Amino acid sequence: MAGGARGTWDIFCQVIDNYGDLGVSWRLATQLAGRGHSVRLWVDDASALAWMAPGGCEGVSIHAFARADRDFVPGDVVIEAFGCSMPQAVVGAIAHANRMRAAGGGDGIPWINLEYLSAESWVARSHGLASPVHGGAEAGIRKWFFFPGFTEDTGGLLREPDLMAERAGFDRATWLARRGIAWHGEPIVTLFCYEPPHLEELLQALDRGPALLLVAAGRATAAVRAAQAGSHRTVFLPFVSQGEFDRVLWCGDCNFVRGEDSLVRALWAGAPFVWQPYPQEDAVLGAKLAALLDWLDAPESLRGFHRVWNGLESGNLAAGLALTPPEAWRDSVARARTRALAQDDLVSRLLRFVAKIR
Ligand code: TRH
Repeated sequence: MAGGARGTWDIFCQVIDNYGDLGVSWRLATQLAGRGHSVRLWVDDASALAWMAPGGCEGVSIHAFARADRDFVPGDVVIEAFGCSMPQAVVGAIAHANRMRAAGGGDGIPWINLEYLSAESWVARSHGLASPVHGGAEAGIRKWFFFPGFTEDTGGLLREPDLMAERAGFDRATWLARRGIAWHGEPIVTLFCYEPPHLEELLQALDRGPALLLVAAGRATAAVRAAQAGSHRTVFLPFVSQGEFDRVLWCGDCNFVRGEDSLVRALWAGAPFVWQPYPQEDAVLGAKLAALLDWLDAPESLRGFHRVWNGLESGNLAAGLALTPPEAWRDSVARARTRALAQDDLVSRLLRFVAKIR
């Protein structure tokens, strides 16, 4: 695959828990396919794709991770998503292919370690570095770290080329009506979360004003049902495709999101959002959260809200803010979104990176 040419990409993904690993891998796969590449997605549990991507995608084929030991024939680029443990036969096949290519004076197969998204400053320092290779079976393999991120000196954020045009043409009244969700102009809050400690407080606040709460399927639905608080209008959504999930966020006046992929989608949606990072020990989670809030240039009320929502600080959630997000919240998200939109998306950067290292 010469620079800019189309090629065959192998993305390896293991589902740890939740949906982010597969969600990000799928978006990456489809966006590469959208640019004419052929993608093989090797995944150990593809079951969530039944609702996340019911129509599949032309140019992307799904393969059982466990079969890679038998079926893998090296393509042009390998993506090891989120430190999954690569099958030994794959490592051996790539090392062998690289030796053959080197003997013929050709380039090796680029092997990219795609990492988790963070706004922390070390990301820019680590992005693009060569990743250590440990002799033995890996001898002859060349690997690089690729870190998604929020600034020009990182791997960027996934964004489909036509996303913003679709967002601009979106009409939430029509979409809600089509889904059979009654809406009379009241503020809409969407909720995709783990088990936040102050959930009841949020639900009680929604009771005080007219509000429509759209709750994502899975853990968010279970958490709201367990809270048993609030009589406001709550709609429990089924699992929907990624495209529809985006549209849920496009409906929101305030979006509660979690993990990695929905954070980026909330940014593209453009309304104020509240983020719950994947649960980790407080210091790690706090650093991740603070870095994002710094990048957002978030006002103090939004920072405090996040700290309480994530259980990093005790105190009152000031949950009413979610119902009528202050102008300052809206401004900071709008400005951050404009900054992010001025940058190239992740796939453009990845293609440039691969062309450079070959
Ligand atoms: O599901 P998550 O909590 O995933 C997490 C994080 O990515 C975290 O960083 C990682 O360490 C952990 O998994 C293993 O949240 P996230 O990242 O927002 O991914 C959710 C995906 O599911 C996203 O692609 C959107 C998709 N989705 C739908 O398409 N339809 C739905 O109805 C729902 C609820 C989700």
